[in-house]
Amino acid sequence: MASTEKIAELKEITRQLRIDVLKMLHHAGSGHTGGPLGMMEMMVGLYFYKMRHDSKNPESEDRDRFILANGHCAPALYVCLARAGYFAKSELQNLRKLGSALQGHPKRKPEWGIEMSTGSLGHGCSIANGIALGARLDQRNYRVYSMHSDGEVQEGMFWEGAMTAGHYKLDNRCGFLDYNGIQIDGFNKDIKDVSPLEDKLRAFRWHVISIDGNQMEEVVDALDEAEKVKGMPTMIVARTLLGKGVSIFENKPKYHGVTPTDEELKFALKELGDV
Ligand SMILES: Cc1ncc(C[n+]2csc(CCOP(=O)(O)OP(=O)(O)O)c2C)c(N)n1
Repeated sequence: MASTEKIAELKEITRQLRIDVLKMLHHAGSGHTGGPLGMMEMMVGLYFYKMRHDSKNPESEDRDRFILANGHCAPALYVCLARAGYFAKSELQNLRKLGSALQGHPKRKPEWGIEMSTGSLGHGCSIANGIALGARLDQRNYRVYSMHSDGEVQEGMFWEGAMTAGHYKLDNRCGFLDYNGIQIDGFNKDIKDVSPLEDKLRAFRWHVISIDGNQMEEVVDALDEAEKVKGMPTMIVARTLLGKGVSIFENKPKYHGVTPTDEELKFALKELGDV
């Protein structure tokens, strides 16, 4: 269980990393803004509360692994890794530059904490399952975490992975599903409704926890609960707000895949208290 002080610290990291995401995206001039902002509590809960990892020993056999299945949200991963010391924060300025390790979608570089190349939606669940099965074969107790999105689960491949994790009772697997109701060009409910997500996952033999993914207390409690589950994988279905933290971006499909203008950045930084 996280102390009040720890929760306050995690919330402050979340605020600061939202600022980092906005600055790096504005500098790059292209990329995805809404998803990374919306999932920041979950990313911070993973990297600064729950996962066992060490930037000084990034390829330790016993590290917990993280797979960003919704790879377009890479900025959220990069700011966490920089903050955790995997690489210098100044590298964030190289987002999407030719030759940079920080591409618009993650390119595998384990020494920087980037476990897998992702971005083609639907593959992440199966990748995480494979690593989790590997842990079982090697008799290691690391856990494999993954981040998914409600646009991603429209891919059939996601459900093959979900079925596999349930079949093999992969209790070293825990995923978040960022359920912000928005995909590339609108609301899921108008394009292809994914509900009832919880029932579907339970039918695939997952332990399901529903939370408000923008409430740090709920994020850390869910991560604690998932660790205790035996005999089945856990999916934390997290209601979030796309663009969370910046009122002019929140719940607006337009901000799925655009970067802030100069004016918007100024407004956003003020709202996030970057003084
Ligand atoms: C297989 C595949 N098809 C299409 C895309 C293009 N694409 C990128 S993001 C996206 C929408 C994903 O929805 P979601 O992750 O829910 O969006 P967000 O919450 O970040 O706005 C799509 C279709 C892709 N990356 N992979």
